Amino acid sequence: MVEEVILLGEYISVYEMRVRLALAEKGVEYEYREEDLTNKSQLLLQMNPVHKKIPVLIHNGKPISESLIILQYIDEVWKNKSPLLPSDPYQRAQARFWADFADKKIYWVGRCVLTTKGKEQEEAKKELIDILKLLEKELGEKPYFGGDNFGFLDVALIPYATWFLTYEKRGGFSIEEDCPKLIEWANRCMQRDAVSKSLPDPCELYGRVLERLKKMGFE
Ligand code: GS8
Repeated sequence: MVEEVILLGEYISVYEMRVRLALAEKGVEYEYREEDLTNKSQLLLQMNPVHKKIPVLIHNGKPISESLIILQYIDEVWKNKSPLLPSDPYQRAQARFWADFADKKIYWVGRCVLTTKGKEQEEAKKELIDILKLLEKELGEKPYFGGDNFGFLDVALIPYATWFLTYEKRGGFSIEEDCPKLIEWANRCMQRDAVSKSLPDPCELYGRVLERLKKMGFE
C-alpha cells in the first residue's frame, strides 16, 4: 500500500522541526504544508480540533498531534531504521522525562528572553541557562543523549539549538560560555545529514523571529 504522509507545520517551530527530523531519520517521504497560524487552514482545525496547533502528522488520513507523541508514533510505525527510543524501559522513561522537562520549561523562559528587557530579561536568561545546565548534566560525557546513538531525546532537543542564536542576540549573552558541552553536542548533531537537512539556518530563523516579534509589537 502506498503510504500518504502529510505534515502540517510552521518553519520556525521547534515542535514541528523535531517531527521533520524524525521523518528524515527514518527516511519517510511526506508532503509538507506550511500553516499560517494567524489564519489556520480548515484542514488543521479539522485534524487537531482539540488544540488547533501544529505540528500534526496525517498518516493515511489519520491525524496524530503533539510532537513528542508524534515522534513515538513514527518510531513505532517505521521500524525499518534503528529505533529512536531506547529498548530499556527505564531509559525510555528517562528520555521521555527530559523531553517533557525541556518542553515545559524552555518555551516560556525563551519567550521571556525575547520579549522582555531589564531585570525581567536578566532573570529569564539566568533561568534559561539553569535549564540548559540541567540538560548538559544529563548529557554527561556521552556523545549523544541517546548514548553512542543519536536517539529520541536528541531528536526532541536539537531543534532548540537552532533558537540559541536568537536568544543570544536578543539577550546579549553567550550560551556556550556556560554550557560548552551542550554546544559541542549541538555541533555534533548538526554534522548528521538528516539534522542539517531538516533544521533551519539559525541566522535565517533569527530574521524570521525578529519579523514575527515586530508584528506582535515587540521592538
Ligand atoms: C505544542 C505545539 C505548539 O505550541 C507539541 O506539539 O509538542 N505541545 C505541543 N504549536 C504552536 C506553534 S509553535 O509555538 C501552535 O500551533 N500555536 C498556535 C496557537 O496556539 O494557536
